[in-house]
Amino acid sequence: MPDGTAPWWTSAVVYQIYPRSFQDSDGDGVGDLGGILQRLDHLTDLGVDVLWLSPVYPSPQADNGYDISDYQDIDPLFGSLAQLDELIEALHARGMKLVMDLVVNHTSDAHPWFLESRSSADSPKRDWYWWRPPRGGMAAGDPGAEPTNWQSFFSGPTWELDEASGEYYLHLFDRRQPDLNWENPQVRQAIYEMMRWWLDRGVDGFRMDVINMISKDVAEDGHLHDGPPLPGSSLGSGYASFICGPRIHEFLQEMHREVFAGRPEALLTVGEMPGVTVEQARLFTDPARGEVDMVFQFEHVGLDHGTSKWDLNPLRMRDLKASFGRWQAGLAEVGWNSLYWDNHDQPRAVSRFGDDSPRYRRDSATCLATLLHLHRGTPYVYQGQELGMANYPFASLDDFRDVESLNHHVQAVSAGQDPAAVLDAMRTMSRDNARTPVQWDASPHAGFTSGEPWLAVNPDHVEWNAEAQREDPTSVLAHYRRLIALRHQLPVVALGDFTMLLPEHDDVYAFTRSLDGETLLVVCNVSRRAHDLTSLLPQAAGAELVLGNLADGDPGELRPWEARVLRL
Ligand code: TEU
Repeated sequence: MPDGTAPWWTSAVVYQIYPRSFQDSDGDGVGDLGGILQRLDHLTDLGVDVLWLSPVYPSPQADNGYDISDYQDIDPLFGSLAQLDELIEALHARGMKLVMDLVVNHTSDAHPWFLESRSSADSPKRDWYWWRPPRGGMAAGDPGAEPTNWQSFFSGPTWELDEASGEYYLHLFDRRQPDLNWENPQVRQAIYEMMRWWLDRGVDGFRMDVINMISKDVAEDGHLHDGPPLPGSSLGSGYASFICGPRIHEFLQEMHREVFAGRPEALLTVGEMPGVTVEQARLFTDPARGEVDMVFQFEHVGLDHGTSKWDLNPLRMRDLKASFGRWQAGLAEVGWNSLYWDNHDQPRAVSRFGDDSPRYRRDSATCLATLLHLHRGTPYVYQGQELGMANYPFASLDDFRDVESLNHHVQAVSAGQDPAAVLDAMRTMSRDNARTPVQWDASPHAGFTSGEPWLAVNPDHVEWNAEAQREDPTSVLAHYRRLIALRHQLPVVALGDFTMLLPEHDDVYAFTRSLDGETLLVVCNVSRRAHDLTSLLPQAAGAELVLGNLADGDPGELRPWEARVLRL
């Protein structure tokens, strides 16, 4: 990708808003579009280029909007279509773009398509979803009678029995999120039409929810295959049947032709792809193939998982280096990476990979940010990450709201696990950690709402909030501002070649970026131990400091959680 021909998003930074937790404008305790419109200065001040908005469509909110009952409207909880138009206009006026969440692997069970599909086995929309009779010879509702043994992402089987017809429908996520049948061309056309409608309205692209799961491996006779059994469970893994299924590239190429091709606007498409490999990602993001611009891969946020996300191990630095290193190399010539630590599904990175003790919270938040933002790819900042927001001190089950956590608790406890241990795992890994309201100031509900917040504000907001950081040049916020500006200023940050250094070192993450004779050396000490930089990386001696996260110190020493970007 020679300089000058690179797409606009190679030097862009995206900011993700999870609307129910960003800013409330009407006092109902839930964030909304009115709130986002009030806070646009925060985005301008950060300098981000794109806003990715998690779902604001009409929804029963079983999965906080990832269960959509109408793709072409706004839920009154969040505002109105008129406000969405206003947001598009306001962002464009500020030189920013709006990327909407596209959730088309499944709908809500309250979507009119599903209501019609469910209404009878002869419905013209029956085939829009995955309906199957019980497993051969078994009666509907019998234990194990589900058509396949797949385990849902949100616990239990992926099949829900519909008593009326005696058939099951497929849901990879919650039972209130039935999977659409992409084998049916009518389904695909209805989705493409909806996408064109949003682009015509002025939105600048889509973040595509679990888009690598839309193609299921189905035999010609309609049979779906059991997967390998999961340890300690009567269920199996269906991954081989729906992660990057047989027609996934065909579907994405068709979508590209029908929706994006030939549009003059500068758009952005990013596919969320759990389980994607780097080889597949290269195909998905090869511009010549016309699929998507970049993908969210999950390898680095799975490195600390044990048998499941609820079984957490410490992250080993050499594993992270090996993983990021392979992704950087794998997409160096063809394709493009997206870069993230945090999003609405992950616990807060400063608590998980950093050190959220009072002494090191700021330093580790800025160190992790530097590490990520200096890689090659498009960085994503999740709301509150730029403030160093940390995990929530959950005390009891009542503190949780997330369907994944609550389903898991029910299943794990009924399977005989120790409730205290289950709660402990939820405390570290629950998605609710990411979903507490943004901390704007030190007032009782952190400036998020005048009412009762839907999920409690983290008590640490009295110290950790935007107002306290805005004018402070040493704040996490100020550091993010500098990182974002650096990507805009230096082509080497956007496009430079990546070379990993010290792959075996436990504490120091180091790499170079090079472009047209300019080389940056990035060194990050991801530990509480100081290290002698000059003996580790002699080339650092005398190099010019482009950006660092700590006050000036001995250039030969790398202090705990220190990050430096040096020009060689
Ligand atoms: O998430 C997809 C996904 O597989 C995981 O991130 C999942 O949410 C879970 O955290 C695994 O432990 C997407 C959305 O980002 C998520 O919010 C939705 O709940 C999910 O799809 C269903 O739409």
